[in-house]
Amino acid sequence: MVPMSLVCRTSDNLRPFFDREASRWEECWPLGNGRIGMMADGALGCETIVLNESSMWSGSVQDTDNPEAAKVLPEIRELLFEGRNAEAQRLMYESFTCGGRGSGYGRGYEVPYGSYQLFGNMRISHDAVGKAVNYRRELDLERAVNKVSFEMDGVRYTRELFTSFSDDVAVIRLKASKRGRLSFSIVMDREADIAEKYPSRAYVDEYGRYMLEGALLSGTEGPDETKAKGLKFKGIVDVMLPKGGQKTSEGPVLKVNGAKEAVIFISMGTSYYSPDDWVEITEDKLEAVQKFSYRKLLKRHIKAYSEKFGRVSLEFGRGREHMPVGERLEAFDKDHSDPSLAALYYQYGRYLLIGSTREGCLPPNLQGLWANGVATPWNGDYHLNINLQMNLWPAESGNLSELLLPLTDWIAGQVESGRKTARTFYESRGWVTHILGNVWGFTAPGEHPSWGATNTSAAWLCQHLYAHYLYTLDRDYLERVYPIMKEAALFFVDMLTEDPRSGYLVTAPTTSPENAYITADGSVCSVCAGSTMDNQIVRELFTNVREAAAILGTDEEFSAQLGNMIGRIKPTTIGEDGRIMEWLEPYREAEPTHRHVSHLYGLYPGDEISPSRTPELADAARKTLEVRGDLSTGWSMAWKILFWARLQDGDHAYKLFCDLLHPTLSGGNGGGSYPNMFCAHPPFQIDGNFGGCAGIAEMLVQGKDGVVELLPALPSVLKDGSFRGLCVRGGAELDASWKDGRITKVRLTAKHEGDFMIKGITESPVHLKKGQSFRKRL
Ligand code: FUC
Repeated sequence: MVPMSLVCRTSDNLRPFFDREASRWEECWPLGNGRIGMMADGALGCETIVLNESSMWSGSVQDTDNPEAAKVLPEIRELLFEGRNAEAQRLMYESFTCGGRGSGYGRGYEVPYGSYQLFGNMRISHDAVGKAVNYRRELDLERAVNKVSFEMDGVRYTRELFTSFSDDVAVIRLKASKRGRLSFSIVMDREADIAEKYPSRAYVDEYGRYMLEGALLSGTEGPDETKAKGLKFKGIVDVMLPKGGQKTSEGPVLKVNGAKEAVIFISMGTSYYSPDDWVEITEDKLEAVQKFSYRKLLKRHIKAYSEKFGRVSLEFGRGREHMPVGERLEAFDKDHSDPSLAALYYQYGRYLLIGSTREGCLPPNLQGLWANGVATPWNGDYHLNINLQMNLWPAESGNLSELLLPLTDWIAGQVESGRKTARTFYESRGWVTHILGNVWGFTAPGEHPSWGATNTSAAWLCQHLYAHYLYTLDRDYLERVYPIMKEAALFFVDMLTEDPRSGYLVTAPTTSPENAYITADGSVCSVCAGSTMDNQIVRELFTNVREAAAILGTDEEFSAQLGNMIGRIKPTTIGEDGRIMEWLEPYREAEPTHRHVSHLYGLYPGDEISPSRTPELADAARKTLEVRGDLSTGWSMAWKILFWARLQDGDHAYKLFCDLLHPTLSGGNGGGSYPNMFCAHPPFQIDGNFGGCAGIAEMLVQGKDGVVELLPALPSVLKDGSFRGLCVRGGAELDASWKDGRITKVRLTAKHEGDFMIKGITESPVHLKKGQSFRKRL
């Protein structure tokens, strides 16, 4: 008989683990409640716990206008239309950039743009020393709890950590199996706040509570100023000793001696949301949790969290769930056969999304909300030419629709500044934003036009607003976001210019993110007119605004105007080489395997290219992908999973999934994954986690215009499986099981009254009332 300990329960797959301490941050398990986060290294001696709070942004609101830009705009356009692209680019480099210093070329913490950064580090030095056995450090995805356990010197130690979903405080419980054997000290610090000029303050107050407080740079401090003028922050730590022990302090060190159990609460706040009473709010949260026992607090947290996480389940049969995750990824890299790993990766993506954004707070940034330094790569900001959008890709299909609301608020928050940018840079109405986004309303072009000139980001963001409506059919929401969509369209009504050569309406100047082409005279150029991605995005935006206007019964004239303009935008075109053209003209790409595949926007996330509706374009998209190649940065490979899934080639989609899971620390040719399954651009960038997660859902369900397709791109290795709770446009939830690639059971539940069709399963539309289900066994 197999011993019980070797029998894997299903949920073992949702408890990935390490059997040792983390030797780097990317081996720690991330915890997050959508606003606060922590990552503990589980060290035996001095444990580091990196703390996060998602509004922890340096920088400040700034004037980014550049009045010169609008003056040279007509000349830039003229040069582009005369085919003098290199000259247009030169002029653009000189003058069509943001006022100020933009994102500081990634050193945003030095300028008003700012940088998302860590909240602080908690260091817990444990007195117990010796050899540890049976060490396990796991993440329970079903409960959002990180648990460390080991035995040392005849004592069993356990550490449980969670960021409470119900009570918004981080909680750490340390426990020893024997009385008096738990002794440790706590200190807190931040990475020396830029040149140690503006240090934070760490101290123990008169009530024995540990405090970490300070201010971040606004980016406007003069060279002699000693006070940082940006956002203020405060962390308050209280330690409870329910089973004896003493708590003392000496300077900025809090010491616990001779305890059996300690519960540490950490309340974190910044002045971002409520500048007047944020300290009170932070203190109140700490006070509020103290009335609960640890057990009760944990229970409240699990209930609040699992209501979201538990909406979807996914199984692909057994794999190597008994293996520590680092080894598991290495083994998978060799044989690509561990079906349950794809299910784990999918659920980990949903976990990370739930952990990094929540209603009333910010959307997930380039690192979700997890950052371990001040100089976060790319400022840990909201990059808008793929990255922020990709972060939200799993939300709707993954039954986490409300997680679109923080993004909605953030988008709404850009409109006012985006109007000013539209006016001053393009003399256009409406609103626009470019590639860079922060929490201070930065909407201007970036400091370098080769990447900073993309101006369809607002339009792309609006796709999420309309998609949220299509999934939820929430008319009030549509009414709320329609003006944002309409004004994004209005910008293009004014900004699109007729290219005198072809008669097409084009965006000019623009780029095809962030690729370059070679002109006839051999110059390498990024700046162009009417890139294919722009055409696809603008066409989609106009179409969505027209649909939304019709649903809301408004703006007939404007709608008609958009309708006329759509016909004058260049359609997606196949070049002589059989690929989708990336630019208006048949330029040669400077980097044929460039990570961005922007001209396939129409394949995903857009849907103007499809094997059934536009088979020729789908073929050309396939060729485009073949030339672009598979290996690339993390997010690029994740995007390609979705492309191949949309092309209904499940095996190629799975191949990209395997590439995405490649252990990046063992070398290779680009991105992959870290041992904690964080996606590696490299460095860590969370978009690939979300893109990969959405990609797995896209293999299983696709839907458009009321027709659902089940298993449209099922990889052959995932031939047996089941899921529950995936969502499709039109307001339906689906459950399905399959064996040997054939569906055995399906259930569709209507979230709204409507007609539903499942390709190959229902012969005609099935009318369902809200809450009603259609079921079939096959
Ligand atoms: C885009 C990408 C880069 C990187 C950055 C954060 O600009 O081109 O690869 O992911 O965002």
